[in-house]
Amino acid sequence: MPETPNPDRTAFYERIGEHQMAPLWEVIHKLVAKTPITKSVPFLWDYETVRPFLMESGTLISAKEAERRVLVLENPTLRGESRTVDTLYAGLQLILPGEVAPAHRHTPSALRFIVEGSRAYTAVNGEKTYMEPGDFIITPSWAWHDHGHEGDGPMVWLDGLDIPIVHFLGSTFAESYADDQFPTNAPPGYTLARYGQNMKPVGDTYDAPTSPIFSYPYARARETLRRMQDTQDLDACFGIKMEYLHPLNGGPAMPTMSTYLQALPSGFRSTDYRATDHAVYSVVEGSGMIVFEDEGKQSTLSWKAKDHFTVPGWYRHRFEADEDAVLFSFSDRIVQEKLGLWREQRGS
Ligand code: 1HN
Repeated sequence: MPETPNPDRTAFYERIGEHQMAPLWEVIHKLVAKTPITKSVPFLWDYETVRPFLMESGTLISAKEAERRVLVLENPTLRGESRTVDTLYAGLQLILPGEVAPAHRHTPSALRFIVEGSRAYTAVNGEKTYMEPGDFIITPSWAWHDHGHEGDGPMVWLDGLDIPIVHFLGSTFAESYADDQFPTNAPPGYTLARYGQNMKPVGDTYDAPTSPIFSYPYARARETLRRMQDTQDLDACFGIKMEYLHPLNGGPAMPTMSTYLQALPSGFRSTDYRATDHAVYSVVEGSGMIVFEDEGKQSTLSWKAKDHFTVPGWYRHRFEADEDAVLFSFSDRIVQEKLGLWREQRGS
């Protein structure tokens, strides 16, 4: 870039600007920088701070009036954009006993990760699944879905959506169903029984890119982590990190978001790591720290159960667990992998 302003060039830029053109040479190094330019920053939402506001929202608007009563977790650098990291949306949704969140569908895919409460359900294309803390639930692109609550006490979950990606591609569509609830057409748990045992009905031709299993119960996933932790076969960067899969094609459970459940044993201190995917974490159990460190600058977020935090792309970080911890996370890794763009770096 030229050091001193050049009046002839400046005048030229103004003249071509009137014709909707601009000089690449003034911006080329910003467009293709040596390392990723990430707008979002590491940030943590402490559940003790968030929860009272969430409960207050329950006194101000019903789930039905709101359509979805959610407090969006907005990255401090992306306020007003409904973005939690550059490429992903996350929010905390509240539903109270007896409420319904009416049926609709949209092209963005959604995931839920249950934070607190019991006996609320989400119905996907007419099949209910009841939700318990730690369960991972999927609403595929363009699937009808409504929520309801048949239990006592508030129910809170994390919503994760690929909205920024779908918006960028200009492929967002949505529609409301005529009634609050899409007609029931299968008993609760039917799909998990059908596809959740490493089996499928002979002749079944399901070939959608989203897993047909839309509920991955915590009890099963937690048991897997426990048994793997018993072997002490830990990855230096991740502890034990398992990915939720699509049972019929072996790929990720969702086509646009990679989803993980991870165990960090008490006292575990990971090696430094960074990757180009942008991630959002939900702490299920335990407590610890994530330390971000780059070019001598260090910042730390301390997390405990029910907190949520971001790990934006290419931020070098390490984890430390004060007690046995379990973390859920989702990221855009699968999108980057499909496009041949994803990179990681282990160590410093
Ligand atoms: C949505 O449909 C849900 O179905 C949650 O619970 C969050 C955020 C943006 C757009 C649609 C839901 C959403 C959403």
